[in-house]
Order: sequence, then structure tokens, then C-alpha cells
Amino acid sequence: MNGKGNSAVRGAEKPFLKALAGEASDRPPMWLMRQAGRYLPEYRAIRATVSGFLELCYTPELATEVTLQPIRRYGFDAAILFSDILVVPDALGQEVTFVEGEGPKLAPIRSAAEARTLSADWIRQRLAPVFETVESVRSKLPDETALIGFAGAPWTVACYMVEGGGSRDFTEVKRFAYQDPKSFQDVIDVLVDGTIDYLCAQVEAGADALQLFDTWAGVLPDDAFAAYVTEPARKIVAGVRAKHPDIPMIGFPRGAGVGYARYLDQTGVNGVSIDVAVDLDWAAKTLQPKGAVQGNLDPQRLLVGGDGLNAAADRILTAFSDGPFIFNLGHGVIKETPPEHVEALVERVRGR
Ligand code: 1CP
Repeated sequence: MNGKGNSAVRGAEKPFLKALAGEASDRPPMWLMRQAGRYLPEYRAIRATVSGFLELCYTPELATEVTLQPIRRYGFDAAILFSDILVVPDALGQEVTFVEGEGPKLAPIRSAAEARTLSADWIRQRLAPVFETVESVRSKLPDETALIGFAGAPWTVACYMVEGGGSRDFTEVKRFAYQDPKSFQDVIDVLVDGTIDYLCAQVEAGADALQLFDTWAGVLPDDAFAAYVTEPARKIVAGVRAKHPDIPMIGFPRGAGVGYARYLDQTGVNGVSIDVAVDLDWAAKTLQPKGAVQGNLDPQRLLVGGDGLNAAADRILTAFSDGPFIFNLGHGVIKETPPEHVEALVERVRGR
């Protein structure tokens, strides 16, 4: 690792940023969602030194190290800040814990009174260690490697806040949204404000681009998708751009189906991250003329490896070769994935 550049001019030479600026390439840039994480033995070694997952997110020295691990191993075109989407509710005043083997746990917010306990005022102060990580990663990355900052989108973060953790059917969050839309909108609004501030602070610390993760966008009917996915994303993009007009942004409304086109049209993002179910030809025809496409290899292909992995990667590379494209998965790396399969995928994508 050498070089410490982050000037606009150098930035323009990063292949990842070129794709987000609308350029096609014979050798598309690549990175993988959840590229830092439990499939890497060096991640597990660092994870074992802390008692809880959030402690890792809030310790800049360790979070920097795990952000850089996949860059050292695979030379990806972008590093993604090591943190989690749930640091935002933690900073809004709804304490988050991660229970080993069970995932996140939060005391659920399900009423107007509970919604009023949240405040976006403390984001910069409480999440200072995260911004310190961004700064430290930036100073250690090679010049050609972009640094992606990120946040969860309001709907997805609200799912965890109202359900009190992960969910299968999203009964409680939908009940709250449908029974008391005004109070639910208050939760969405505080998340919009907090997320704008959170993302701006990441840009100020050195992030080159931002990704908004809306993992549970696909469970909503079209009217609720417009209200809770597209509209908050539009406000966040506009709010961040009011301070940082040139920052490239990617949206990931997972499971949006044909809604990806409306999302790309209406939010102002530079590109969309598509999930495994999106039709390749449809996306090349409908999405690529309007913005960059990022995706969408099935993480299970990477887990299994072999000829099937190569063939699946080739189909994606061929489908998107004429427009702006970033090679990625359709969702995160599965923790049982052999690191050698990632190596093989990098060779396949780079070797063409
Ligand atoms: O103990 C551990 O090591 C915890 C595993 C882990 C990791 C490695 C969690 C817990 N979060 C993360 C890191 C993380 N999460 C990153 C940065 C690393 C990288 O991408 O390389 C990012 C961008 C996220 C984003 C995230 N967290 C999302 C959105 C993307 C997606 O995967 O859909 C979501 C939904 C979460 C919530 C979350 N974090 C962790 C868990 C177990 C969960 C719940 C997932 C669920 O409900 O199924």
C-alpha cells in the first residue's frame, strides 16, 4: 500500500469512479458486498479479539484493518468502510446489541411516543469513531482504489427499529406504517435527516462515493415503495448533494423488480446495485442508459465455485459490456465461501 491521494483529479482516474461517471470499460471495476467479513480467516482473527461486533465498528484501528484486508488479498477497485447500517439507530438513541448467532437486537419503537425519543442531533458526535476510520482507511489505500461510504436506507433501518431485530414477514413494521402513517413518517424523517448528516460526514472524512442499502425494499407494494423507498432516497441524495454536489451515489433497493427503473429515474443516484433476480437483458436495456449498473452474481454461485461460477460471471460481463458497469454480487458474500473461490472470480473478471 502506498500513496495517499484523494484529490478530484486523482479520483477521476479510479476505475470504479469512471464507471459511476457513466463510462463503459473492457475491464469493469469490481468489488463485492460484504467483502470484509467472516469468510476471511484474518477477519475472524480480529473479530475474536473484541467482545462484540459493534466494538469492532467503533474501534478505528481495527475497523481500518478489516476494511483493508480484502483489498490486500484481492486488489478490488473499491474498499467499503467496515461498519454496519445499525450504527445509525444506535446513534439516534435506540441502543443496538448484536447477540452471537442471533443477529441484531433493539428495544422496538412502535408508537408516536417512542418515535419522539429519537434525535438526529448526535450523529456526528456519537459516530466520530466511524469517521475516524474513513480518514484512516483513505490514508492507507492505493490511489487507484476508491473508498465507499454507506448507510442503510430509512425503510430498511426502520424495519430493524420497529421489529426489534431481523424479521421474516415484517408484520410489525408494516402494521405501524399502515395503522399510524403519521408517526411512522416521523421515524422515516428522523432517519432521512440523520442519514444525510452521517453520509456528509463520511464524505468530509474522505469517502469517494456512497452506497445506500435498502435490503428490504422488495417487500413493499408500489405505493409504499414510492413513499418509503424512493422518496426518502431522493431526499437523501438531494440533501447530501446540497453540501457535496459531485459525490457519486449508488442505490440498492433490493428486490425492487421493475421498480429499479423508477428508482433510478426519480432519486438522482448515479447507479443502482441490482439483486440476483433482475433480468440481465432488461437491466442492460432499461437501466444502463440512465446510470451505472452494479451486480449481480448470485452469492451462492461464489460459494459453490467451479465452472458454474465462471459461466455465471461471463454471462453478466457480456450482458453489461456496452455500458457503465461495476462487477459485484447480487447480495453479500456468504460466510462459508472459500476465499479461493473469490480469487478465481477476480481472475475471471480481470482476465477478460
Ligand atoms: O459478528 C460478526 O462478524 C457480524 C457479521 C456482520 C458484518 C461483517 C454484520 C452483522 N455486519 C457486518 C458488516 C457490514 N454490514 C458491512 C461492511 C462490510 C462489507 O460490506 O464488506 C455492511 C455494508 C453491512 C450492511 C448491512 N448490515 C446490511 C445491508 C446489506 C445487506 O447485507 O443486506 C444489513 C441488512 C445489515 C444488518 C446486519 N448486520 C449484521 C447482521 C447479522 C445483520 C442482520 C442481517 C439480517 O437481518 O439477516
